[in-house]
Amino acid sequence: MRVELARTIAAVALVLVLGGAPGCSGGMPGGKLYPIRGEVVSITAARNEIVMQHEPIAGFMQGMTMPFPVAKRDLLEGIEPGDRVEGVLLVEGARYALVSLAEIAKGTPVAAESDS
Ligand SMILES: [Cu+2]
Repeated sequence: MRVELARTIAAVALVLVLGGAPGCSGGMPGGKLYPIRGEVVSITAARNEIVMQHEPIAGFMQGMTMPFPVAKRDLLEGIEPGDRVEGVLLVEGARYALVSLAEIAKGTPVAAESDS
């Protein structure tokens, strides 16, 4: 009886942990979603990371340039430095990740024309 109950609790706990991982669709218990918009500075696909000069995020942080992990690599497809993008940032405690990202305007790559 005891063992059976412990197993059930362990299974439920596992589901909760997996359900809390970024990358799942929809709202997460305990997580907060913020709309985000900005310009792509650079992309490190190998680390699923994008550096963005983002506009102020109401109720979360001021505008700045900083790296963001993305929940899924697919989100970076077709996105290039210089593009204007908007998406959704999931924040859970000290962790955060972009769970949605879309290009809203093509940009000119910053590195291509440095001194003109
Ligand atoms: Cu920031």
